[in-house]
Amino acid sequence: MTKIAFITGATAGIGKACAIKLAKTGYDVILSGRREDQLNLLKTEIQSKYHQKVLSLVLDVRNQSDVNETINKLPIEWKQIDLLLNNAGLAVGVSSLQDGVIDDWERMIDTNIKGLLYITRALSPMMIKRKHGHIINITSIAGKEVYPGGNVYCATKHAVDALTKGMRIDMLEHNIKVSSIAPGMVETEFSIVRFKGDKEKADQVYKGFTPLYAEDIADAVEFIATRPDHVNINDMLIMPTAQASARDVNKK
Ligand code: NDP
Ligand code: 8X3
Repeated sequence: MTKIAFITGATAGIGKACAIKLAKTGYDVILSGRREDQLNLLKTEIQSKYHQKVLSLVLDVRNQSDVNETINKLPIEWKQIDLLLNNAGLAVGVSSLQDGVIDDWERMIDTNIKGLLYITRALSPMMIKRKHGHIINITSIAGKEVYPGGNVYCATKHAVDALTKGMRIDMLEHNIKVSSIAPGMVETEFSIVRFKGDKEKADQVYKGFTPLYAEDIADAVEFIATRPDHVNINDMLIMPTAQASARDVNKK
């Protein structure tokens, strides 16, 4: 039977690359995100190139009632989810804590922590019922280290790191695999979002070195998702060769 993957934040960057990779691997995919136009484009691409089934869901992970309603109302043929990729997330701003913008903090906390929790709370009982499933959380080097201006974003990713460990413990008796991937700098829309649309500032982040690309993380997702039943990758830290730690980049 064809496996089903549910991907949050599939409209861009890492989530989009993972959706394509998983479809190539033979998964039917549920794509979710807020931008309907991007979901539709990706749906058409996957259906035409990889001939997998696609369900697209316009969904803001911050809205708990929408998350519950959408997941409860999944068509029966989409309910047997094998893989949940908790990827939707963002950083907003680089202010020091004392100058922090409260709305930026709320967006990061509500998306990266609470959104991931809402989705996992709604979906995991369906996996538990089947005693089968795999949850992969996208954390970050920012979930292992803290850097200047990273305060709240790093805290949210540290929380996802802790939640992954908690999920692993809680899901153990139900035979559900739980993994996390912690990437270093990946060139996606991430910095455009962080700098609120300032493309010039965003481009500076990746200038002078070769960052990771979304496809590198998709390769890791495929690897983690295709291990034999008795193997669980708990955590994978992936850095660009030119980046040793959170802000230690060898720029030319
Ligand atoms: P992008 O900005 O390219 O993609 C982010 C995705 O998250 C988009 O699809 C966006 O969709 C979605 N998203 C954001 N907010 C919401 C929301 N409220 N509800 C639903 N979907 C949402 O960034 P990346 O691909 O780089 O980021 C993906 C994940 O990887 C994030 O969790 C990020 O923290 C993490 N990460 C990124 C790194 C990097 O350097 N790029 C490094 C380490 C980790 P839409 O706007 O359509 O809702
Ligand atoms: C994104 C990578 O280094 O900008 O999580 O925090 S970093």
